Parts: sequence; C-alpha cells; structure tokens
Amino acid sequence: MAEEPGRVLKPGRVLKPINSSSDTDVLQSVKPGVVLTQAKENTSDASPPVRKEWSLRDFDIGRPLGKGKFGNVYLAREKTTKYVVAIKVLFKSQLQKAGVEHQLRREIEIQSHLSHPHILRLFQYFQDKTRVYLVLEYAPKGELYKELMKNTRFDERRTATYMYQMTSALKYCHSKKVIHRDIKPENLLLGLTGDLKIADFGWSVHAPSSRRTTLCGTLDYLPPEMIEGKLHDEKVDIWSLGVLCYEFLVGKPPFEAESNADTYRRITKVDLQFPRHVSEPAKNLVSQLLKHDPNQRLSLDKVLEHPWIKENRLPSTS
Ligand code: N15
Repeated sequence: MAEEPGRVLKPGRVLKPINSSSDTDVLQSVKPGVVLTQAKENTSDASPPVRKEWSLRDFDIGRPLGKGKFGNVYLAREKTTKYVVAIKVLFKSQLQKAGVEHQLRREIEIQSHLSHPHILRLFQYFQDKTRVYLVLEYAPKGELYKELMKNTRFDERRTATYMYQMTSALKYCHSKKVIHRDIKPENLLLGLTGDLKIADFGWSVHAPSSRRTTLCGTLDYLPPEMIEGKLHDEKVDIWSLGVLCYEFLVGKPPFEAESNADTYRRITKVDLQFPRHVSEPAKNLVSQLLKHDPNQRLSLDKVLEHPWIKENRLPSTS
C-alpha cells in the first residue's frame, strides 16, 4: 500500500544536530543495498558506513499542502519507491532571525524518537545552504479543524473515537517523558482511514515554561496552572484533552469569551457549561478532565476505560 507510513522510509534512529558536520547522519536506506557507499576514511574504529544522503533530488514535488511561518509544506513523492510524503521547507534565514534553530533541533530530536499510529511521523530531514527540509508523513484526509468547521460539531461516536486515539498517543508521549502542551484541532490531521494524527505545527518543545509567552495564539486550551504561572507537568495535556473533547462535541471551546482577560477568568474559575444536547456520560468525562487541581484530573488509563469512551468509540482502523 503506497501510503501506509513506516513501511518504506524509516527514520534514522540517530539524528545529528542540524549544524554539526554532517558525515555521519544515520540515514536509513530506501532499498537495502543501493545506498551503502563507502566506509569512512578513519575506519580503525567501528564507525558505521556512510549511508545515502537524502536531498531534494530524491523527490518529485507536488502541490502545496499548507503555509507556515517559516515555510511551506508540499506533497511529495520519493522517486525510487513512489512513497508519498509531505515535505516541509523551512528557511534558515527566517529560523535564524526568529532565533529558533535550537528549538527546531530539539523538536527534531524529540520527534524522531516517537513512533505511534496517532502521531504524525517525522521520517527524515536534510538541508541545503538556505533551507531545512522535513520529510513528514502525508495525511491523506487533511486537516481535522476543517472537518470540524464543515460539520460544526462531531457526534459522540466520532468524538469518542478521536478521544481514544488522542489518549493512546498522549499515553505514549508521557511514557517517553514528552509533554505535548499544544493540543488543539489545528494541530491534528487525518489519515487514510480517517484516523487522527497529532502533528505539531508550532514548537511543542518540552522544556518547562518560556514557551507560549506570545499572546498571539489561542488561550482557549491553556490550563489554569499555566495561566497562573505555576509549575506544570504532563497533566496539562489532560486538561487540553478535556477542552478538545468539549470542542468536538459542542463546536467551540468551553471557555471562549470576548476578550483574553475573560477567557483567563473563565479558565481559572473552571466556568464550565454544557449545551443540552451533550449526554450525561460525555459531560461526566469532560468534567473529570477539566479539574482545576492537576492531581484531581482523570488519568489517561482511566480515560481509555471510561464507559462513555468504551461504549461509543469505533474500532481502531490503524
Ligand atoms: C520540528 C519538527 C520535528 C516538527 C515536525 N512537525 C511539523 O513540522 C509539523 N508539521 C506538519 N508542519 C506541517 C505539517 C504538515 C504535515 C502539514 C500538512 C500535512 C502534513 N502531512 N500531510 C498534510 C496534509 N495532508 C493533506 C490533505 C489534504 C489537504 C491538506 C493536507 N495536508
């Protein structure tokens, strides 16, 4: 199957920092055999052989899939295998200007060690003089927030299915000590079978705090402890999961308000109200996720076991 991720292009387990001298990037070959070139000059130690270096020449580039602050994303196909991917092109000059090279490197490092059916895969990266290229999994059904806009809201089966997939992905991240911190519909894509894929469009780096200081983004998904400037841990993701579940069911986030100040106020008070169409069991789950005290929030294991999730979710397709 041409578009099943992970079968042809395998990400290298070891990714070197972007600006390091680049002779030993461990790049996995597309076809074993084609790519092993020669061993390095200093072979007295057991250094690995030099593998194929990826470049833009290995891909046919197709239509743009999206625009971002630092560059655009294009549909692309690896020439030898015809494997379809999304390539994100980042301009080094813009990365430098914004001072985010370090963050990018960190994010690549984190992302390259994640492999889960509901986390968008980073297969590889390469660079030329002016640009950095990220070879990402292609999500054929596109952006989830567009689906949400088209449908206004999702029914309980669809919401429970997405919630189960999100929760299993977050459980995987947390087991690797990665906190996502930027869960929202805009960061989610849909796979071939309509299954959810978490994709980071911002920089969801997991160093504590400092991030998200710019107030340009939405505040709707911020947990009280981040608003109140307290220390936070992986339980911020559980709060955001509650906000996401509400937005799927209702069509807008729970603490939406005219001004940022009002949103802040509603979040810190946990001013939570449901429209009448939301079922009791669904309300029960959301209410248990949106607890002011992080330690009172339902654990991810208990989300997976929640009766409303169990009774409503559709069987896994991935
Ligand atoms: C720093 C780095 C390691 C993080 C890597 N992650 C990102 O850069 C996050 N990112 C993913 N940024 C852009 C994308 C992205 C990947 C955007 C769009 C797509 C994508 N894969 N597939 C798509 C996609 N498929 C579509 C189908 C129909 C319409 C639009 C589509 N976009």
